[in-house]
Amino acid sequence: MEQSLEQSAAWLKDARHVVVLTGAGISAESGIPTFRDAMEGYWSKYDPEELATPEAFERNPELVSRWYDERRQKVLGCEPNAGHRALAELESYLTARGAEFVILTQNVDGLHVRAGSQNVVEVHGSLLRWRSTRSGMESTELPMPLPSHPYPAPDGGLWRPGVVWFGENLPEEAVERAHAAILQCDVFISVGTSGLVYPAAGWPAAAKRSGAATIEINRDVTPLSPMFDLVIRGSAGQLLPALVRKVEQP
Ligand code: BJW
Repeated sequence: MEQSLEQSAAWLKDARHVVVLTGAGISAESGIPTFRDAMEGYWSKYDPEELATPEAFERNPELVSRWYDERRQKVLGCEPNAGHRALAELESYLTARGAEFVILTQNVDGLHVRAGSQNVVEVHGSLLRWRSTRSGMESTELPMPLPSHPYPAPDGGLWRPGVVWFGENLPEEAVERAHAAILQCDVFISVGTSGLVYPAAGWPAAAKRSGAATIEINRDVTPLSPMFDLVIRGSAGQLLPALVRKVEQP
């Protein structure tokens, strides 16, 4: 592992364009459950078809609104961890040396921004920003908890969480920024994602096709592990600070 960290640090020191793709694993050490963990993941207790689709919201807006509102409250009670902070520090270190650095996060918890990262693309939206089903008007200021489930919006619609559900398109601007960054990148790091959900699951291979060195940091093996140039097994909260220390070593 030491050698893989050394190699990753060497690539990062030479890089002009760095992309980091993050998933639920990076927030696990902040106390936020992942989706697919067999014991504690959300999908071990809930059926995604019942909660994370537009059809689910149409069928049972009360259940879906309540679930997302509870998660909104939970993430606001959690703090960024050492992994989030290490990425913010890496961005600041590399951009001060002229490199470009972008985090493409599938997470909807806002923790990268709260950790101080500047260039963050939330490709699956945000739990903290809700929008009306009627006009698309958005708010980050809704009462917490919501007074009712579902909660009516002033335009006559219902407030729904501003996250991307299965079957919905990712925000166009986010996809454009992701594609532009991937086309240019010379180092691509995937952190704490199972690599099961598209289109994000296709981005490591796209980065490889662009000529980037690709690195996976994950506690477990994923279906994408064999395609990475380097795989580093372990927790993001320990490995990312260790990696950043090596990058900063003269
Ligand atoms: C640690 C750790 C520690 C733990 N340290 N590591 C192509 C092929 C097949 C299907 C499709 C396709 N293109 C599109 C689709 C359909 C669908 C899809 O991908 N389905 C698959 C399941 C097969 N995709 C979509 O519908 C997307 N829309 C789209 O593509 O529109 C166009 C289109 C529509 C329809 C058909 C075709 C095209 C939208 C996807 C939206 C995903 N939404 C969710 C819910 C968001 C709202 C919410 O929060 O509730 O996003 S699903 C859920 O999964 C969430 C996550 O962002 C996403 C990814 O999960 P993630 O982050 O990887 O978490 P886990 O739990 O899976 O993994 C955690 C990892 O961390 C594990 O590997 C652990 O080992 C690791 N770990 N602790 C390091 N401490």
